[in-house]
Amino acid sequence: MKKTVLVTGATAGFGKAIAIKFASEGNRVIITGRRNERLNELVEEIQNKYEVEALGLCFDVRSEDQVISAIESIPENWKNIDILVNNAGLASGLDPIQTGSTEDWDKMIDTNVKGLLYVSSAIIPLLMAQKKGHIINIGSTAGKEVYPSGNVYCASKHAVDAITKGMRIDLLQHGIKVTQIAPGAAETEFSIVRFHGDEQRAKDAYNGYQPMTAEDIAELVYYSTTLPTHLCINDLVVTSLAQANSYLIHRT
Ligand code: NDP
Ligand code: 8X3
Repeated sequence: MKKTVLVTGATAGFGKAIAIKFASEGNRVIITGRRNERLNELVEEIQNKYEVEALGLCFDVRSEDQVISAIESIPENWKNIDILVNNAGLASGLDPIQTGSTEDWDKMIDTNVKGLLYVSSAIIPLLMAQKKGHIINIGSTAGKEVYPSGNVYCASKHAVDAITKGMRIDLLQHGIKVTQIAPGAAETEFSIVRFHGDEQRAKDAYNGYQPMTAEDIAELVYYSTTLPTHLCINDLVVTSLAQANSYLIHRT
């Protein structure tokens, strides 16, 4: 049966690929992000190419007020959301703790941790009312082991790991599946954002090995939603062949 899927951070990278994957399989999608022009373009692309409905919601996940009013603005006939993909997130900077910027730290914690919580808090009542649903949180290998200069980004993704486990426990009695997908390095706009727009440094992050793509992650997110009702992938850690864990990449 076709589903209604809400994907946060769908203006780029994983979120865009995830929205396209669900749409290409005939599902209708609600896509979110701060860049309205990109949202409008993707809504149009999805409607034209896959002939499914798409709804764009422009808001900053760091603002609880914006999250609440955006979710409230969803038309009634779209509120039967089946799947929430908490994907919006970022790294800002890659500095040792002693020289890190508190502005970068605020951005990461406010987006990756508090943003995920605000969106979840607004959507969980809709899932509970239906007595079913699936929340997929995009964690990271950075949420499994800390790497040099990863400090606060790693902490934010360790928080996603813990919140995912907590959600699964608390929502168990409500029939809601909770999955974490924890990818290693994938080439998206992630490193451009992490290095504050330094495109060369971002490109160098993927030198000497084949990183994953956004489409690889979209396939796995989609797969995790295709299992029989009685099955739930709790935690899926995935890396490219060249990556052993959060800090060891074999470069040639
Ligand atoms: P991109 O930079 O390509 O995409 C990030 C998305 O998040 C954009 O759509 C952006 O939209 C959205 N976003 C960021 N901040 C906010 C905000 N405050 N409010 C609303 N939306 C926001 O990165 P990726 O696709 O790579 O990253 C997606 C997720 O995957 C993140 O959580 C990241 O931590 C995680 N991840 C990435 C890995 C990688 O190697 N690429 C590996 C493991 C995990 P906009 O700017 O329009 O708001
Ligand atoms: C994003 C991948 O390796 O930069 O979570 O932490 S990494």
